[in-house]
Amino acid sequence: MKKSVVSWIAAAAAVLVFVAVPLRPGAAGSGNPGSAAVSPDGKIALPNPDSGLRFVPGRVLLRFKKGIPSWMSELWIASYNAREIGRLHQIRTHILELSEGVSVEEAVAALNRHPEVDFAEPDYIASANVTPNDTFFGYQYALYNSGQPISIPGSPTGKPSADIKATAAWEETRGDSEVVVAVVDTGADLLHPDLENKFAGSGRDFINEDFDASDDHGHGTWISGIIGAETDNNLGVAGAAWNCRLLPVKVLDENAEGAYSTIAEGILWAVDNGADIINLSLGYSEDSLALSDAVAYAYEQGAVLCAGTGNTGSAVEYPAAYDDYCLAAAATDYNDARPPWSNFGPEVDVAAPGASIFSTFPRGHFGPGSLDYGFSDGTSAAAAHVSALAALIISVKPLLTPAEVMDIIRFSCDDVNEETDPEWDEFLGYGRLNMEKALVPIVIKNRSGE
Ligand SMILES: [Ca+2]
Ligand SMILES: [Ca+2]
Ligand SMILES: [Ca+2]
Ligand SMILES: [Ca+2]
Repeated sequence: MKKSVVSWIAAAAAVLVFVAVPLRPGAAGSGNPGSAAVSPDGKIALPNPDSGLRFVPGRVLLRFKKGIPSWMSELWIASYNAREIGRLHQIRTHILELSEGVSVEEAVAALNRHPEVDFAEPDYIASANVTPNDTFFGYQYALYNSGQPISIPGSPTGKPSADIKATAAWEETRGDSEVVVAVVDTGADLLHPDLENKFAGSGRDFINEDFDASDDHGHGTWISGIIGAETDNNLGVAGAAWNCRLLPVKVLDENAEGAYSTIAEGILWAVDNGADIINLSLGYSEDSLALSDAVAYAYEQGAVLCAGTGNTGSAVEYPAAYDDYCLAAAATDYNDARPPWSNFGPEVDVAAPGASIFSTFPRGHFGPGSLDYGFSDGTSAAAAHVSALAALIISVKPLLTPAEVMDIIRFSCDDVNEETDPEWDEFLGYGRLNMEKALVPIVIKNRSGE
């Protein structure tokens, strides 16, 4: 008896909620004047709990349940006083702009109560896995002094063999130019002398909506060089995936920031345009169904995704934390030690060098007459090394599935911290990348060594 009354009340409440959800500026405060503030333009502002999270103001990502006709979803979107400004077709996700005065938190809460809504979420803003890349930041002990050696010329060298064994691996393969690594980042300097011959096209720019993914920041150029700078050309640096090609996909702006919807768009575009590997040297603390669906789509289409764990010394960021779809790369330094800023947790798969990594920078980045190369730090670089190894593996074994490539990379690592953290651990995962072990055919012997 009691139970049926309760369920009836719940049903009635659901109906009421359904009726009450459409959000119009000023509507929500009417029954409870104490909870809303009137802004100078006379509109009633909805409560805006300061969560401290970064997301695009006035924007929401929304997906309806399967089978909802588009006329109905359009009607519902309009009833929430929202406007569709874009759509991620592959994952049926609408990008909505809310009316002025409607808070993202309120809209997300209201939309998620709608029985036909699969999910609604804020459009979070991710940042590149970057620490300041000012030219001489690496020398500024006072600003960044974690205790590890600073990689300036003449500074103490690292531990011999604390590397990814690239030269040995290159004896096996230098990569196939048909294998394409999408660098979903700030773009790249398309005319950099050590990169210009390595691009599979001028890419796509989702920040300015054009087909010229030139870099306004520097991060993407730095990452591009680590993965695939032109090698053995008497110039600059070597790229770890020597002959493989690069596809620049610009989803981060001049501050190396980008909305999740833009990043999702870039990932979807990259895989639809032939990327075999997708490098994601970016992240943020917040989970997102749109972002996870975008990486799931890319994975299911056969791409290998490599992402940096983050540089805040805390939990693994997204998208690296999407265990089923992304290889999460933590950082090591040139003593095979973990820099304290390298994010950690159960999702970490592998580690790769990320501290004091020398690579290409946009021409003129450091001022007139300066080198077009420089040092920077971060799990961004770790992810780039992992992407390069994935590219070399696919070059020699193009029929492997992403899951198989990921396992080869995981299980060929060196457990460089085995004294303190034997076997897999949440700091370095299975250990520091070993390109030689991953690529050179293994001779399997029986227990008697025959
Ligand atoms: Ca552009
Ligand atoms: Ca070079
Ligand atoms: Ca993982
Ligand atoms: Ca270990």
